[in-house]
Amino acid sequence: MESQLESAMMTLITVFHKYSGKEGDKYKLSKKELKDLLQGELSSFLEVQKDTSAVDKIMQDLDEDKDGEVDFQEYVVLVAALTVACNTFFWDDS
Ligand SMILES: [Ca+2]
Ligand SMILES: [Ca+2]
Repeated sequence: MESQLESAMMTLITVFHKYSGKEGDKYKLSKKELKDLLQGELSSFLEVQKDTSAVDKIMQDLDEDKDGEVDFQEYVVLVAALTVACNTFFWDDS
């Protein structure tokens, strides 16, 4: 049986591909796919407004290699950053 962390990692991968495969490059998130992912999976963490400026900003921050799409590595950076922020939020009460 998978451990909790292993199944969390599988979920990360599955979620990425669920959105990245919708259009264009199957292994990258276009801006539209990124927006769908943020709205579909991270809506309680991120306030992604109807206008695309928030998504534009996130896209720019994430897109390390400046190819206009978010690949798996760039997506993991986002998830890791959010996880750190979340951990700080819930546990850092010092
Ligand atoms: Ca794609
Ligand atoms: Ca990129």
